[in-house]
Amino acid sequence: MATKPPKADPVQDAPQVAEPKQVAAGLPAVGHSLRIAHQQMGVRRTALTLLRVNQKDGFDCPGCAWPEPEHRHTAEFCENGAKAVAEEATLRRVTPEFFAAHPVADLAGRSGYWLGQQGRLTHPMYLPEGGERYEPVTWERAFDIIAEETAALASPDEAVFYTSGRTSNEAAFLYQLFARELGTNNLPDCSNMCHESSGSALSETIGIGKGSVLLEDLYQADLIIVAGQNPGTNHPRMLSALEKAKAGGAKIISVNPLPEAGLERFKNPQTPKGLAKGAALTDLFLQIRIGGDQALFRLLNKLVLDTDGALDEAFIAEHTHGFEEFADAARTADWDETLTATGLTRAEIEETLRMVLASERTIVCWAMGLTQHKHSVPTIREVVNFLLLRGNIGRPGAGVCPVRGHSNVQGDRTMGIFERPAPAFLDALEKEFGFAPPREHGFDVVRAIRALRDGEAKLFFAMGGNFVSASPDTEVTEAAMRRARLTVHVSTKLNRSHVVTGARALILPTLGRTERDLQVGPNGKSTEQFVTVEDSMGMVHASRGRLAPASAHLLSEPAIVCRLARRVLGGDSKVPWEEFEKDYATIRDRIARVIPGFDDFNARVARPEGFTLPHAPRDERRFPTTTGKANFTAAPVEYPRLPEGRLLLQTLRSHDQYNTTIYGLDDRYRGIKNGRRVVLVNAEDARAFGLSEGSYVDLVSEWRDGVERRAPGFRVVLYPTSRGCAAAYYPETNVLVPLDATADTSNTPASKSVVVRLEQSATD
Ligand SMILES: Nc1nc2c(c(=O)[nH]1)N[C@H]1C(S)=C(S)[C@@H](COP(=O)(O)OP(=O)(O)OC[C@H]3O[C@@H](n4cnc5c(=O)[nH]c(N)nc54)[C@H](O)[C@@H]3O)O[C@H]1N2
Ligand SMILES: Nc1nc2c(c(=O)[nH]1)N[C@H]1C(S)=C(S)[C@@H](COP(=O)(O)OP(=O)(O)OC[C@H]3O[C@@H](n4cnc5c(=O)[nH]c(N)nc54)[C@H](O)[C@@H]3O)O[C@H]1N2
Ligand SMILES: [Mo]
Repeated sequence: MATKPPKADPVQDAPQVAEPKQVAAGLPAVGHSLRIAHQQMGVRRTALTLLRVNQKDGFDCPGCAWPEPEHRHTAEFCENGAKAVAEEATLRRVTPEFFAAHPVADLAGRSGYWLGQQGRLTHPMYLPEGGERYEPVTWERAFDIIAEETAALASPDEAVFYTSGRTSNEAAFLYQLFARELGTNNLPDCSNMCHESSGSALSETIGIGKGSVLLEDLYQADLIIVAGQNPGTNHPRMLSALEKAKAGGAKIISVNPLPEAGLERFKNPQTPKGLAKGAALTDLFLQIRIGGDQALFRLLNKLVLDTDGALDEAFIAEHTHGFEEFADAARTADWDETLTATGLTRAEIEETLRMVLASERTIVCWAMGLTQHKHSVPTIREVVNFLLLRGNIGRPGAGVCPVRGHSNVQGDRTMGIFERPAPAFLDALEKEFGFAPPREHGFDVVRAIRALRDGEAKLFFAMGGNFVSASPDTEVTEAAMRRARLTVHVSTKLNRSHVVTGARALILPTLGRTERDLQVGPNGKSTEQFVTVEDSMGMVHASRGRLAPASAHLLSEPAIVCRLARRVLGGDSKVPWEEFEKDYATIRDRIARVIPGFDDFNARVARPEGFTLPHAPRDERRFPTTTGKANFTAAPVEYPRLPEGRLLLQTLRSHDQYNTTIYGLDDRYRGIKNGRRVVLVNAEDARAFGLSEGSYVDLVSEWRDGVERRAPGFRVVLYPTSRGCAAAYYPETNVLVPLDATADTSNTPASKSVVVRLEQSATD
């Protein structure tokens, strides 16, 4: 079948720049995604595969965690969902011959883009100590190696079990069960780098770390504030929901240092109207300074407090705690300080207030622009204060909407992937399985890196993801990983984490979402299995792969955990691993008994629409916090203060990437082509620094440890971002994010507020 061979590693990318686009999606977007899909999988497979995305008998899109609408279009996928599917369903293969031809040292010199472009992993591979190349290995031998290294640990807490957010509920439940039966809570996950700040802030204030709105609420809202999120690229299907909300009369405010295409104008490829003309989605664009959101919401809260009749006093009296203390703090909010922190004008904030007061039903949506700062947790708490003041939680058309990233990141957490599990969850595990799970908290991502760096952790196991590239402080993280005794990755595609290894390393290739999962059942017959996922709004449904697996040697993630657990834990295990591997319904029966909200799991997930998990604040205005009420909180206002001649750099996603997976070198909506080493800078800042469009600079990050972190050779792009702010792509800039620069409470790397100076590149 005609697919294009992968491109040679671009020696140096050569960015070209045009005017940024205002309109997102629409016909060009669909055409673009089909082109990428055709290159990876040919025309016939493209059509067959894409028709199955997010359909009731198909698989859950491995793209983002945005929910499926009730009435699905034939093609309920978006441009970037199509790219994610093509990336997985590609016909290119990484075989043992590939590894024989490419020593690890050679692979370590390639870009992440090149590695990912090579195709799907086909065989379990082993890098022996001192070896130069990965060699094919049997599954049995691979599990033996892990068992040897586990047995050699002084304590189970010297092992780290990372999860990325694509892992199904079934695999995640088994994985945490294995880690805990082994004896550790070292279960860091991508969420630690992502929405952990949302989870921390929401658990404390409303009693559950998840969003409180359903799609239906968006359609009923009067006002939707989208802060720190770029849905046109990262959650394209959200734009259809915003369009529908707008048609129902909602107003939309976007709060962002960048004007992002989808929020400006949107052409829905799935409606004839959308094809004809783009609808302006945003009614008011607040071009905020990076990190200014807490100050903005604090002042809005003061202004609401000062307005007669603006509060929902009955709600505050009946359902909340801490109002007086919060109100005292909020009343001290200062106009001048807020204007400095936000870079907004008084008129813009007054207009925002008018819209806020005119709305009876308000929703705030957010993503990484709010979660990846030092003061992210108090920022999100201030958003909660804002909603509580007018009773905007726990009624239709209102609430908090943290928009999740990975397609099952929320489900993984529900299944117990968490380094700080609740005692009630551990009690339930103990009761169901009859072993005593460890009670001490484990390592999150940042602590796991420190433990590896300091020799306190020796075995690193990853269920998916690309830990080395996704983590902060690349040089520190890579050095830490190289100190491990053994690194193991369960993966679909080659990535940098496979080539920056411990003394020994294993790559365990696995099935993706799109692939059929057959297991030999107790009756000896091959039976098709399905898995389940939970989306960003707490809806659980089945996902069934349809394609033939990329290779006959792949095991599913649940099968890998079951075999690993049997080998490592041996006859002592209290868990029926063999039964679980043969029939995933038996896993779901146990989930139903351990995790609240999953009663009758197998029966309810058999319904095409799946089911919605309970959410006390949303469903009954009940707030399971320590006070039994929704908590107002009163933290001091913080915002980043920049030394002279420095910029605040945010590290974000281009339109052609999925986290560390790079699909291509264009960022179409921002007008950037053929290159990723670009830094977006406000024209006036550039002028002040003597830089012009097309200059080449090194980004040098400054942190209190005095270590100079440098990312060389970035082309300056003059771009309408807020003054004092800059933007460049992740993961190329992760080298600049200090390991210790994290959010208070959530410990999430502060990858959206890195203080940098720009130096003329030596090569310029
Ligand atoms: N195609 C595609 N889809 C994806 C992903 C992908 O890489 N590609 N990743 C998935 C994952 S894991 C996640 S977590 C989500 C990420 O989804 P997003 O959070 O939308 O991703 P980012 O590119 O990090 O964009 C952050 C946005 O916040 C803005 N921002 C930065 N700092 C601030 C600030 O201080 N205040 C405000 N108000 N705004 C700010 C930026 O300008 C940008 O618009 O997307 C998911 N979906
Ligand atoms: N500087 C900076 N750093 C960031 C961020 C940022 O905005 N700025 N964002 C953070 C965020 S929000 C996140 S979520 C993390 C992402 O961190 P990760 O989730 O660790 O990274 P990904 O790039 O999503 O992982 C991609 C790899 O997952 C594997 N994979 C894909 N599908 C499957 C599957 O079905 N099963 C298995 N087993 N493996 C699979 C493939 O081998 C692929 O190479 O990065 C974080 N890092
Ligand atoms: Mo994420």
